[in-house]
Amino acid sequence: MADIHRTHYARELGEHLAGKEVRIAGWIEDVRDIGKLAFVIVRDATGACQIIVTGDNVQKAVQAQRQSAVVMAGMVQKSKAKDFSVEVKVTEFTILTSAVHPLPIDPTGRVESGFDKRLDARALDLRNPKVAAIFRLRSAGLKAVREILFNEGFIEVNTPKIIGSASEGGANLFRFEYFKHKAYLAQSPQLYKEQLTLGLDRVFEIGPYFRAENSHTVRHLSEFTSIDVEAAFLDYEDVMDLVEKVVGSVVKEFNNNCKKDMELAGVKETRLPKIERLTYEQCLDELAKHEEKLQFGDDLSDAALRNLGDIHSGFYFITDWPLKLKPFYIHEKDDDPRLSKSFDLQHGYLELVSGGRRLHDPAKLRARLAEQGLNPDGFADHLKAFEWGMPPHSGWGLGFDRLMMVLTGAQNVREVVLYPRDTDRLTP
Ligand code: AMO
Repeated sequence: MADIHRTHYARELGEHLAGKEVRIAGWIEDVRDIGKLAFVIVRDATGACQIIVTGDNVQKAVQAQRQSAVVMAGMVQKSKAKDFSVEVKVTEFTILTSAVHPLPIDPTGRVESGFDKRLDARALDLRNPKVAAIFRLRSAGLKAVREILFNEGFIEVNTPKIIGSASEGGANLFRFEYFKHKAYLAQSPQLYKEQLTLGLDRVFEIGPYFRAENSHTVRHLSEFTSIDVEAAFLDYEDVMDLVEKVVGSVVKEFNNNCKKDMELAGVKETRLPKIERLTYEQCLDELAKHEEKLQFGDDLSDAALRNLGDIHSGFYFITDWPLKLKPFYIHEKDDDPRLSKSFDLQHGYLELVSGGRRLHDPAKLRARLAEQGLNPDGFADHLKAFEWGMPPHSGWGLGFDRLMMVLTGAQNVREVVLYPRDTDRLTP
């Protein structure tokens, strides 16, 4: 059995290693047979390197299927190739696992494959450096989010995804049998995160949430990743500041530490100036100037948001929505109870975040549930916690897939999700 360990990744090879023995492991991308020797391009997660095989290994390399997993050992030498400063002249060349021929997609990206075919072979799609770069950026983004939230005094929590009653009301819940009960997949950690402010003060959760939305768009998924925060003794303006810090920290991480992946993924640097805050009523005025007449209380339709997106192409907040358009847990404005202490963060037409100040008075919360046609009995466990000294609190939920879509310039949210789930896709 061959030793499966490597001493170096492709990216680490350089002239400083000339004359040294190295072990390389990865996948065969190309083989060029020139008789007594063959040039093999081997790719690993960090990049590609050129290998020279001689003797018996030439036939082995020439017969090998592209994308087979290999390990090899040999000496580093200077190269005349235009793409490589060094190459490895190998004495050991072992094919560990052969790939099939033909492969369902070409992971080098030279032959373009349809998006559905790529998703059907997602694991192989990730051998395409451009695709892998998107998911490294996604990971770097989550790291930056965690760091800034820890710095702001939040702790990370995990709340149940199997729940016994609808957390936010509404019809878009997945329902299933749970032993002798009916259960649902969580749409949001809303009720839990609010309750947790009572004992943990500032919490965040990064997790998958589920919406049975029969939407066929480039921005809706049945399972999406949300970053949820909730903080005691903060008002909605405070948590809008926090949204800016969180988005800013992801942008900064990309610009400062992810240059190579941005280049591979074809992502342009984003600048993040102070994010403009427009009230809902200011939006109505702007829309009226663009021939879109909406009455106070009307929701902003897709068409209206697209118009607003044309006026404000980057990030902007829409604040102070009519109370009746917002969920039962949102707090009214003190000076105008028709309005709410709420906000959405938009990027063009796309909603990325919604949040606000929450009601903390149990009597008010019970009344709002009834007003919205929800049965307070179904929320008994939640309401109980409000009797235990619930602090005033605020928070938000940020659709991380959508943020990644915006920051990478992807046209479809599925590009930035490994195994997307939607009305038509349940596999792989
Ligand atoms: P909301 O329902 O607006 O708010 O969701 C918050 C954010 O989650 C993202 N999102 C989605 N992303 C992809 N596919 C979907 N089907 C989908 N649905 C939502 C969006 C959206 O802005 N409990 C509140 C948040 C809060 O007030 O804290 C909530 O869930 O980016």
